[in-house]
Amino acid sequence: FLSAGNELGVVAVGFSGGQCKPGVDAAPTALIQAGLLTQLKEDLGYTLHHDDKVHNYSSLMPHSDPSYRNMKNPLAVSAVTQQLATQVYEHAKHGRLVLTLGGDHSIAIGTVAGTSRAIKERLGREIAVIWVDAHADINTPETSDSGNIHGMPVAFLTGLAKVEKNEMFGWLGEEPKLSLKKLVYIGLRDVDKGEKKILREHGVRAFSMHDIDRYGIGRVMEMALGHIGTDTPIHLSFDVDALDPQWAPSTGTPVRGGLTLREGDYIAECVHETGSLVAMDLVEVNPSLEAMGAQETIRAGCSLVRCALGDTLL
Ligand code: B3U
Ligand code: MN
Ligand code: MN
Repeated sequence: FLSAGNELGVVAVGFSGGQCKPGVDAAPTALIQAGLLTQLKEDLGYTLHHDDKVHNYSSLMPHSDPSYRNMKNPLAVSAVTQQLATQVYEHAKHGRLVLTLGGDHSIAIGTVAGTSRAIKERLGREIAVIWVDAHADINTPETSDSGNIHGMPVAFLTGLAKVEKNEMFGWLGEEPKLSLKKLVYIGLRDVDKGEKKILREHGVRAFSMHDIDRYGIGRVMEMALGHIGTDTPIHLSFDVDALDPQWAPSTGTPVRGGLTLREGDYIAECVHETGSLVAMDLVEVNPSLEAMGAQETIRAGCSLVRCALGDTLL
């Protein structure tokens, strides 16, 4: 009921302005060169809708973009995510499953906004988001130590971060794009003090690495999907740094003690099995970091996407 057959919209986003390390903008090209889109077409049978571009949104880049309320590159991130929201919306409104290849995680402001609007219009439903990440990315500009907007997307999407004029995320509007009740985290292990306070105060459902150690990934997925409920459209936002650096070393902020490759794939497989996946982001692959591990990281990223899109072991 959710997406029309095997139609897949693909958006390749070469954007790195949500954090300070160059190179994450090269990920879409690296993933595509590794054969990801060919595999989705030939092995999994998707019909691809892709403009064959890696967008860098250069025409949207402001001449001057000083920090504002502690946010770095606020005008650039706002403009890019606004445009990206439209791109994702255009795919999703036609009932396509939407795959976005990032880019840093700030781009999820655009992807989730785009899916949220399309699903509301098409099905009259609210989406749920499964955020797989070492980090909670729920800092507000005021709680953030780094000022990097890739640590803030969830705060903007849920209305915790105050928006202002159009160019300062005002385009998101007053109505939250995502309910804090329909958000589930998996893989957390590096959460800032201010973020912990936010998660606690709002009772956000979060499965940390501690929970995965205690219950195993099988029960964690049962509980995570149980919280969302059946028949709810799911947007999967997968930060490759959720994986242990052993499997995904080439990422901006690696944190030890993460998911194995199989646990990551299993999460993606379980989301696929729900039949409710409407969009997926794969973000924070940075091929220029830990050059020795770049191919490994790219391979892991391709695997996560294939699993979420229906590849099976048998
Ligand atoms: N919570 C920190 C660190 C961080 C968030 N997301 C990533 N790193 N990848 C921050 O900057 O907000
Ligand atoms: Mn992230
Ligand atoms: Mn992260």
